[in-house]
Amino acid sequence: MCGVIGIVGQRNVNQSLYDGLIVLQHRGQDAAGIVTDDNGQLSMRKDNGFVRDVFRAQHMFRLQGKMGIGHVRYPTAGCSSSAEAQPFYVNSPYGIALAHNGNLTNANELKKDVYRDDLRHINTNSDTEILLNVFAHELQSIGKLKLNEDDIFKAVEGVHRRCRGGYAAVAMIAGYGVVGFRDPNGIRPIVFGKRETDKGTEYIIASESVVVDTLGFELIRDIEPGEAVVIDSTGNLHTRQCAKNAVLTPCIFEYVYFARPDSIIDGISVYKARLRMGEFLAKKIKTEMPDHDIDVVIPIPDTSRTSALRLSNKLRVKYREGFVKNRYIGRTFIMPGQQQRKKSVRQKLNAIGLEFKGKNVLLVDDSIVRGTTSREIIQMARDAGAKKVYFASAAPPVRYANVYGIDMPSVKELVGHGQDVDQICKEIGADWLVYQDLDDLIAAASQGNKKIKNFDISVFDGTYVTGDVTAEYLDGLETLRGDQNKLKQKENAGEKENEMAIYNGA
Ligand code: PIN
Repeated sequence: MCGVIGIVGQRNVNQSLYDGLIVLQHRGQDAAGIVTDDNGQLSMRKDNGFVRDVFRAQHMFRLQGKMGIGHVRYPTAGCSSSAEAQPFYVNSPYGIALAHNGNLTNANELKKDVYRDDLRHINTNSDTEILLNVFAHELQSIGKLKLNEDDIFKAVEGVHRRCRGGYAAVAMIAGYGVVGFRDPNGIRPIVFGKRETDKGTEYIIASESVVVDTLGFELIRDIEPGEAVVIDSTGNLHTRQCAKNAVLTPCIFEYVYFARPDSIIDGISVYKARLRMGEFLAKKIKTEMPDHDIDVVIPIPDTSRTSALRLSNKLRVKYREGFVKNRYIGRTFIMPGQQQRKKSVRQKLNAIGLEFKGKNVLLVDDSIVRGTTSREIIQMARDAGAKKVYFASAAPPVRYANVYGIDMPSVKELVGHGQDVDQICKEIGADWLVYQDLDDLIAAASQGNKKIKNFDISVFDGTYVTGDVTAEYLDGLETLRGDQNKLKQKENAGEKENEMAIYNGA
């Protein structure tokens, strides 16, 4: 999962881009980058790390210009080095920088086509570089020195024709303007807004509406599936539908966990969707355990708080904060001669004993993915003296791979893969486990916008809305994710000596 931002302003936009990326930090903590344009002169800063660590004062001074784009990255399959931090840049035609959120499912074929047919070299494993080169080639084929918005819309049409998967992108064309576009299924979110200043109108494009709000812009609307938004450097806004048969099928996981609760995605308040998830879950608990003996409902911070609160209200059971999360959890340093220790759940979360002692507790989480955290938290509740530990997940069992840009472990690692609810319950060590029904999750989201008929629910039911995901593709992804996992384990075992860092107690 990643976050994107683009601004065309009337003053330097470096600070606003930085502030926007800080607001989007929850969408990716792996790498960050900004490119600005100062009358056709592009400046770029990108690296691995948190936004606050990637950008120092000297970088900010260099990032001059009244328009720019930015990105925060969550690593997706095959992508983790700093060379693959975004935005990406290509010098021909015009000088284009691009950043995106999502994943191209036909990246392998495209990479070959881009080389063989477009005579373009792709130098990384990132599908962003592919998307950028497809867009660049489509612009180049128009073959004009002086661009206008029609040319850009035509190029985006070409992108939609060639690319498959989920993508919400921002691009900047040197000296010309900023472009935002969204795949024909609108899987990944992206919105745009404007603000009036003494010098004129400024425009913003961002992954989530919370950025628009916090930066003092006014939300115009979501970019529609298949649509492109062009803002030229003089501040003119143009929009056009660039795909045939575009149908909105947004990713439901945004509402479950990824997006901030104060965002509105495709007309649905994430916060309200989570409240409704709690309501539906309470209904199911009442049906399945009419004589329940739950003494207290305890959320696992942070995301699940919203649904846990509504769930407890509906059940008429007390809501208590039983876990405290350490917001300042630091990096794990590799000490010479010492194995790298993974930060345990216990360092991140601590139980407030008195809320557990002698009680039957219902723990609520937004989802269960690997089940490893859930197992540890259940054990923590027992250690804190709970009599019985029940567990509720605001989402149905995660059983299948995500191919549209959510970083999920390999399918084999999903506790829900090939296991029924009783087996999962046993594996995580709960006394009882309840999952949200898929229909209820869909209802919780769609009640916010009745016009949305379908969501991307692939991680729950294994159907892929783009219709092009083959067993072969999924096998490849599984191998990649499995290999990445092996690599991570190796690193955790301290086998990568060159990654040794000096311990800094400060
Ligand atoms: C955590 C959100 N949420 C917690 C992410 C854990 C699955 N996990 C998905 C639960 S927070 S596990 O709100 O952002 O802090 O099933 O893989 O163990």
